Amino acid sequence: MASNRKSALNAMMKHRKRLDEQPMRLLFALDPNRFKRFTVSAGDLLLDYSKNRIDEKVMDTLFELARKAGVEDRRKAMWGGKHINITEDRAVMHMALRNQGDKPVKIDGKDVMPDVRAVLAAMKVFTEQVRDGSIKGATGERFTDIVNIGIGGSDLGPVMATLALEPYTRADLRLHYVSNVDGAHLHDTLKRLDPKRTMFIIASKTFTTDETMTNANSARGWIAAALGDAAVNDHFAALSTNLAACDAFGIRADRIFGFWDWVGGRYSVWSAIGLPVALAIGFDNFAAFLKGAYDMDQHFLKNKLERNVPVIMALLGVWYRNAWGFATHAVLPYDQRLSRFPAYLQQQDMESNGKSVNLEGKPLDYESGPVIWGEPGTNGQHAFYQLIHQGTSVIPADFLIAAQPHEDMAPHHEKLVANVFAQSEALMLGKTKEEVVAELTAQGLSKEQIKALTPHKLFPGNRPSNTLIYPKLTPEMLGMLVALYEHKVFVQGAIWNVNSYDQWGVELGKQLAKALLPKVQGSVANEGNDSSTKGLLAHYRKLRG
Ligand code: G6Q
Repeated sequence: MASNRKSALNAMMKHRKRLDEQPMRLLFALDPNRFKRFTVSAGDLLLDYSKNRIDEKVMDTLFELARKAGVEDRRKAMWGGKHINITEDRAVMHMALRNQGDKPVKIDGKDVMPDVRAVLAAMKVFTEQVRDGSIKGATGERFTDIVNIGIGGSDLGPVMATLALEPYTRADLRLHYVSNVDGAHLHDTLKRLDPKRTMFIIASKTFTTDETMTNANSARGWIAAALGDAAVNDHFAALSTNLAACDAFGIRADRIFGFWDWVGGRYSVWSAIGLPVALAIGFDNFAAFLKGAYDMDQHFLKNKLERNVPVIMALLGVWYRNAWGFATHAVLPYDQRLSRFPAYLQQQDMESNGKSVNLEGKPLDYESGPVIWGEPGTNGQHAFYQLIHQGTSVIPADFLIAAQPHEDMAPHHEKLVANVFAQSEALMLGKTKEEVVAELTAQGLSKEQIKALTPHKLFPGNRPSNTLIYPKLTPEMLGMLVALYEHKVFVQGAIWNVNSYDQWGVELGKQLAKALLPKVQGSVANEGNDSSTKGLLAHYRKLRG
């Protein structure tokens, strides 16, 4: 860290020592206003961050760190269209994709809003025509199934949003997502589909990604085999920045939806990459999803750091990562429909801040992004929560819960809510020796039994969590939530002084397999690799006969 960052980090360490002596249980007992003091809202979304190892002095130090790290200037630079993605020399402007303002938004001197609006308008027309049946397959049948072929940023966002917004989808128009180059993924998806009623969307920013192009070619073969080559024209659409490659693949011009190099893959669900979501939930609902994100952008851009939800979440993450050394962070939505939200955030966060050099190319001498993981509650409670409560690692967690379900199915939702509140309370309070002994005594256990059992039934507590609570998981609210985490990642990247917008680790994967493929296929001699790789190749070839 630059020296001003360094001094802020040292200040954090001092607070850590102090807070070590003051568990949250005590902090809550001393301050009846703690909930009020440590909650903040963005529109209808409330963040309760009172169950963290913090007091006002800690928060002041963290806000000072954000200021010293230049978070506000960097925020301005991003929205000002500066090329903050320095290694790829690109602006980072996903906020333009959901912008609802009427002022020009310039990148390199050009207002990008007319192009953004033109693509959205084309997506709207296409979406409505597919949904009302006026766009048909080659044999004149309506489309009932749409298969999106894409991977990484061209898959995770749309999958996550389609699942999350299931109540807004139609039973007679089903969305499927194929990402893995493993033939099983495409095979098992197509198994139950009828080519006459199936449309493919090829989603790829570059239109060169091997997994996607392999799946796309196989899908094209499937359509051609069933309906003839000419049918490809009616059964394919593409989402890409590489319009020439879409054309070369054989996709007609009015079914190609473009976007731009200033949209990072993992930030592209708001662009043409969101087309499958729009098809699933209808364009108006997709527009509401964009509007929710825009509202969060306004909150992020306009609010001072102390009342800024993404900034606060980011700072708490930095606090745990750098002052306490906690290596992972769990995202635990109490919403079955957010089942892919943790996986989506895994890419958003880990691909963005999984970096070990700073913007100047120097190695970091502090930790950067944590491992992000999670599953919906209550399922996780019956699986890995054991470790969160009693394991040797401390895992800060975000709980997410809606007040209103979409279903009228009492008592399900009340039970869900009771569980999520109970978990964060239990993590914070823990269970003391006195409490365990009292509990076991009340159960009538002998002294010896109590002595033997007590250590196993102790809960250390003081385990931190945030709770995000909102009225209902509507398209707007989902947009807010996704944008909230995007900005959280941005703020952390600014504090850690890394480029959150490149992904050289992903590019490596794109190159490596290419070199090995001829050896796997047997067209090139098995030599030149390390002995393990050589041995595995030889064994594989033996198994394949
Ligand atoms: C995202 C990454 C990566 C990318 C995929 C797919 O930020 O760059 O996950 O989205 O590799 O790339 P294409 O969209 O170009 O096929």
